[in-house]
Amino acid sequence: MNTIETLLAARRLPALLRFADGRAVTAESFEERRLELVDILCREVYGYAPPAPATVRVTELKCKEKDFAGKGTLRQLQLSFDTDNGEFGFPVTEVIPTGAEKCPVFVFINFRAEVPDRYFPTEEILDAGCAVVRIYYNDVAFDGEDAFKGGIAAMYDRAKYSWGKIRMWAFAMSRVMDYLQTAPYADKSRIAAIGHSRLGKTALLAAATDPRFSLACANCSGCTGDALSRGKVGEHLKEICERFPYWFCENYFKYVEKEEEMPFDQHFLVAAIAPRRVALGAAIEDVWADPNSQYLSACAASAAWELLGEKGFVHPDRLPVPGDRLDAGRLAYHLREGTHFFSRADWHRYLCLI
Ligand code: GTR
Repeated sequence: MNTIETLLAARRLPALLRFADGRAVTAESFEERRLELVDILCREVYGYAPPAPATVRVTELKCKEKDFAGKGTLRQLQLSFDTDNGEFGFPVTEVIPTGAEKCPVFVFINFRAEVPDRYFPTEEILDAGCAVVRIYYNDVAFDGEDAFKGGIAAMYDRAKYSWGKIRMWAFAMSRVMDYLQTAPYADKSRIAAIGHSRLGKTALLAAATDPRFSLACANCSGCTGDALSRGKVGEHLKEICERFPYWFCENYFKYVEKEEEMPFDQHFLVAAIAPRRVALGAAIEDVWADPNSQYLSACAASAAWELLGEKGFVHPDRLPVPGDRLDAGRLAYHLREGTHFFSRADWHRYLCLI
């Protein structure tokens, strides 16, 4: 066995290309397996979301043309829709390159509402000819313990939908996608879900649950994002479930310190986006996320693309080193110098891949 095969064998992962009932997955039945992967992850980790609303209403709150040195239009929109308990809405900020007729769009969920922001190099994105619709995640569901009494959580009965906050944020990304179906400037074939860290986990889940996303960009998403949980260093289920129980459904807690019993691992989440594209970003000093476990997850997930006759993760037979930009297939990975951060270096990768 070569190096990566040996390292992967040591992780003892559940089989990606076998149905839960033991049948082998073929290219023809992959979509059925993909839906099963999404179902397993919703049941065991993130919880189920309510059905999509029939329509999303859009109200323009503010519009500033020729912003950012004239390079872009800045709009603030309120998106709203009917829920089980009445209307719910959240604001988004949209930035569109001046004169764009059809351009790729990032649906970007961020930690702060400011535009630009240290994680949101707005001008550089406009220079690359891309639009962004930015969601501020606390506008959807508060990232803290609130007994699911605020934001979108309050609009549905949690006994019925087991969703945790990550699933709620991903649901909001799909509502932006609903809106983008009607936006004249948006190239519907190039809409990416993007986020960093907990919001990188969210971007992966949004793309897995919504096939309208052509690409998921998950930056430093780590534990319960792109990184394999079995054999992981840094953060484990124990720490993440103790500190952030409201991110998940209750079922996830039963696997704390019992990762080997999970009928899934995080390569299922990555593979659930196939044959669409995935870009994973890691940083060498981000040991909490564990760049090697992020990489091995990509190595394991690649089989889904290969089954479909696509190039998946094209990588050398070794662990990653800083400076690696492995993007010859539909599943890309980069490892940069530095710490846990959504850096311009990361954005530049995703701008090349959208
Ligand atoms: C950490 C958490 C990580 C990651 C990170 C972040 O505290 O343990 O899984 O989500 O937060 O979102 O910045």
